[in-house]
Amino acid sequence: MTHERSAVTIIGLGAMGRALAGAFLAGGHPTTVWNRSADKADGLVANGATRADTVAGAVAASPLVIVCVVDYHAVHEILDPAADVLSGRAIINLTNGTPKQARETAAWATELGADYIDGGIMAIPPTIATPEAFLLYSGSERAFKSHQRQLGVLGTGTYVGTDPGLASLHDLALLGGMYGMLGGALHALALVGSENVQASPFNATLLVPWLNAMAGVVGHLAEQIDSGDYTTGVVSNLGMQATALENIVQASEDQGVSADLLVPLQTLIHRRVADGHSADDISGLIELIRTPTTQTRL
Ligand code: FVH
Repeated sequence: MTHERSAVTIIGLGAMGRALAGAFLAGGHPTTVWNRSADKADGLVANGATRADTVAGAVAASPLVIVCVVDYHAVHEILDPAADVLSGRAIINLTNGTPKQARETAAWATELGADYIDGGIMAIPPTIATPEAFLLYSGSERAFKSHQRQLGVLGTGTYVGTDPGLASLHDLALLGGMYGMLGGALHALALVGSENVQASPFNATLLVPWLNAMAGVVGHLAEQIDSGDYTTGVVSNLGMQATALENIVQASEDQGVSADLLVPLQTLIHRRVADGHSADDISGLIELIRTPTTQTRL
């Protein structure tokens, strides 16, 4: 007996959209694709996808419509003219954006009669459809449940709640953690590089093992944050860490390397120590992060 796979439409065929469409095709799902620059569909069409000539045609082709483009302005540029065909469709927007954008887009789509899910992709294009990939979803629970199996071809799906902004909140929190790590790693490579230490061997033998070991510390910090007690089981007190940060910043300057990525952290540590918390763990910085006194942004 053959089981028919349900149809899916992918709108947006950048690196990620092509990976998503490729995964559905490999999973045997009839896949319709649309992209502003139509030639990006050529490879997928050669592999069995159907190219839609219009956005409305793409939406009409499948009960499940996945949108994955550069930002929410593009989402609306694409979908607004097709507003009258969205009713009855499940729209899953995997475009990176803010919780506010997700909630506004959910309200707009729901008003038009669509089921809306917002999502975050915790993967890069080559890892889509591998065990490494996981995706976050929030919004219409009914739509998530009815398409959950089909979405499984992309990676492990985690539904984080009915509030459509929650997937984006989780996504951006995870990306923030990632960028903190990447920024720290780049600074480390620049610092050793100032004495001509090669990046790759330093990374493989020292940096990655060190970062893996330190990732284990986050669990302890999370427990302190949940309890609100930043004094339990402290093995590296903040006063000691303030000195270490001072040495990193000073050494960077001495070596002709920018310490710009680390100075904001050093500033928070100084404030916390000045507030009398030098014996606490670094987890206590969350009190300052939760109540920012200045907003610096581009
Ligand atoms: N690639 C990655 O590593 C990350 C992994 C996690 C999730 N992100 C998010 O996925 C969204 C798409 O990212 P992408 O990698 O596919 O991005 P690009 O390859 O740059 O493709 C951009 C697509 O957006 C289309 N587009 C841009 N502006 C417009 C517009 N005004 N109207 C219609 N479409 C537009 C673009 O079309 P074209 O230039 O080919 O015609 C591409 O389809 C993104 O939110 C990531 O944060 C990826």
